[in-house]
Amino acid sequence: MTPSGAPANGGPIALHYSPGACSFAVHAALRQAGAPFELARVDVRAGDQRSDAYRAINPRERVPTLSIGSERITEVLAIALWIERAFPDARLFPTEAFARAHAFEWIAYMATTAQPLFRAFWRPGWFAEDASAHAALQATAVARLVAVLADLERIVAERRVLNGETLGFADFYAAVYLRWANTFVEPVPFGPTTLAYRGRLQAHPAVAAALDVEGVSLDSMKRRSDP
Ligand SMILES: N[C@@H](CCC(=O)N[C@@H](CS)C(=O)NCC(=O)O)C(=O)O
Repeated sequence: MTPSGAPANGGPIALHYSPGACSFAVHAALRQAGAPFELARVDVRAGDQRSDAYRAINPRERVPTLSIGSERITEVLAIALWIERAFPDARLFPTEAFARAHAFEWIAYMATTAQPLFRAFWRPGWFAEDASAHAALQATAVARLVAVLADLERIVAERRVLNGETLGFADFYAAVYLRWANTFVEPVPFGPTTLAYRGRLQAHPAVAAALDVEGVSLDSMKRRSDP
């Protein structure tokens, strides 16, 4: 291991990301870890994920991908586990067994429940080619996402953070969904606890730096570069 904790033979680290996408959690984690890394922009809004160049990196056409030398890791959770091992001082996850399990519980819940619901809302055609089914799919996705937000409000009220005692990877990942929630119903049904939690996330140094570099904020889906 190098003094920073990075594997000596790993090679340079590059995060393939899109502004404000789920790759944001990985971006904040790399900053929290003090990892030396480069950002490679793959703008999913512009369709860059479908380019031949990116398909050669990740044939699933998704971000994030983390390159470490010639090695590639995809899937937010798998990447987080690699960063944790490579940079153990970053404390991305709790060490206490139950707190750790609960942090992973929330990451899994967001990845397997919230993420596909946003996909159904934004791209119903992914789930049903029949366009006449899209409005119903979107309405169901919104109703279920409102329930996810209520669940988040409850759990943050109970525990203050998702990641044990201090903001960590599970919370960085929740930041992505809090941002996305700005799109699906007006006004966004955030409770007071969630709003305070979002404020703490925005003020976290690694989150704030990643938001700034990506040109996004947690209280809007707009990018700084948007007209
Ligand atoms: N299960 C994957 C989901 C990755 C994913 O869906 N990424 C989105 C951005 S948040 C993406 O790249 N979408 C582009 C597309 O589907 O065309 C993970 O957790 O990393």
